[in-house]
Amino acid sequence: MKVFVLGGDGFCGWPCAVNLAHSGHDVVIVDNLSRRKIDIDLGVESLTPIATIQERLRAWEQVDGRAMRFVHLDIAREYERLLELLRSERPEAIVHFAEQRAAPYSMKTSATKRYTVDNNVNGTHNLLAAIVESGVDVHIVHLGTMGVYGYGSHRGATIPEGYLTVEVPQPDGSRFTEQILHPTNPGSVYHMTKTLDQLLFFYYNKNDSIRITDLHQGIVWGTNTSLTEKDPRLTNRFDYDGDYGTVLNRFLMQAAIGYPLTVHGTGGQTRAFIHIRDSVRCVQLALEHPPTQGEKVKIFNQMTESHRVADLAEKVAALTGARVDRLPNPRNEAIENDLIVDNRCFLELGLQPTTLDDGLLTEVVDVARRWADRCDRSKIPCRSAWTSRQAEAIRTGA
Ligand code: NAD
Ligand code: USQ
Repeated sequence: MKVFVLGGDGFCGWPCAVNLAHSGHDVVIVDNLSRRKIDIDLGVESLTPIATIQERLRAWEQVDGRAMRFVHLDIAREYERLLELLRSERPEAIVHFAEQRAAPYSMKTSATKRYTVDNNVNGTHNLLAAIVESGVDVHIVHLGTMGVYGYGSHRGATIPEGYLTVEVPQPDGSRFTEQILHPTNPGSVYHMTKTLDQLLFFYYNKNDSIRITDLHQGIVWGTNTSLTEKDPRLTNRFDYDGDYGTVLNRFLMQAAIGYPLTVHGTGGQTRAFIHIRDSVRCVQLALEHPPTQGEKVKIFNQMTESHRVADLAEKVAALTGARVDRLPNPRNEAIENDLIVDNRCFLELGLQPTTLDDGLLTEVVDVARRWADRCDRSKIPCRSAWTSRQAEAIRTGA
């Protein structure tokens, strides 16, 4: 099958692209390399040295023999080129990773807030409009986030896969039941763009019958897959800085270099997690099970387990001897939350979850130790504050 991987040079997109190529698909990576440019702007680099996209593609062809193509294109700004690409290539599926994905980056300044909204919402909308205009029959698999549901208290309720069945009272006292999109409760400008994506999908599916699978993914941890390990030029990126590094990979990397683990607040925040290998597998499963014509947007919760941040820190500390620091929380988020998630769609499709296993955690620590001298410790603290209240707390350490 011909598959476009939008954002295929990124952390989740690159291992996904090589996996699809390895499985025999004709893969075209579409990326504007904005993630690499943001690294330059922030003065930080992936902990692992990553090859240029051109070197990656050369290495991949040498290692696997199945070439991938690359198109340098900004889906948020180059509508006509995107349309022409769809018309000329007529892909059967599009995996859409191409968004600004860091919550702290999205909250840094008005400029990064505006960029995140412009990039993410326009990119997704351009894609949908171009599919309609080109008339191409294509299945979109989009990477959304568990964060669309929000991290307040769900009062012990299980978060369903996208849709909630509600009872609506009628004037005559009777009730009817209906399935609605689960109410959204974003925790950052970034997460808000994903809730807007969700509405765009709902509309274009209803109006134009576009076939869409929206994957509500949890926090991805780990770094390489068996395919990206095959050659150093295929190595995946490893973000550790205060804007792009995500919590578990940061803790593992901090443990590796002897930096106290940076728990925000009490660490009572509970989040959903998935290993990069499972993320790659889930995207493949979603591609292999497209919605039928006329089917509503399929929504899968792409996560395998939930953990409290404090518990993760303790686990990493027990494994490595690291010290745990409790820092003022730069985010405006609930101090504690519960999180029970229904993820049976992927389990029923055959996903065998990779859960937090000491061996896999140690593997990440080993990768981080290997590249420890590339770490700029001054980039570790999270300095992006959600509001002036959090900025003040960071400044005074209160
Ligand atoms: P990433 O920043 O590493 O990769 C995103 C890629 O998209 C980059 O290569 C970037 O250059 C490209 N891109 C961004 N805007 C573009 C545009 N307008 N046109 C073309 N290319 C563009 O992020 P990631 O961690 O790989 O995340 C990929 C997707 O998965 C994102 O949509 C993110 O929201 C979602 N996701 C990620 C995680 C995680 O923990 N990393 C968890 C849940 C969901
Ligand atoms: N946290 C710490 N210490 C740190 C870093 C983070 O305690 O050093 C805390 C944060 O305050 C937050 C939690 O850990 O409560 C998660 O933060 P994160 O940066 O790991 O994850 P998040 O900002 O939610 O974003 C990441 C990805 C995003 C994806 C999301 C999935 O960057 O693209 O959508 O995970 S989810 O969390 O399920 O919404």
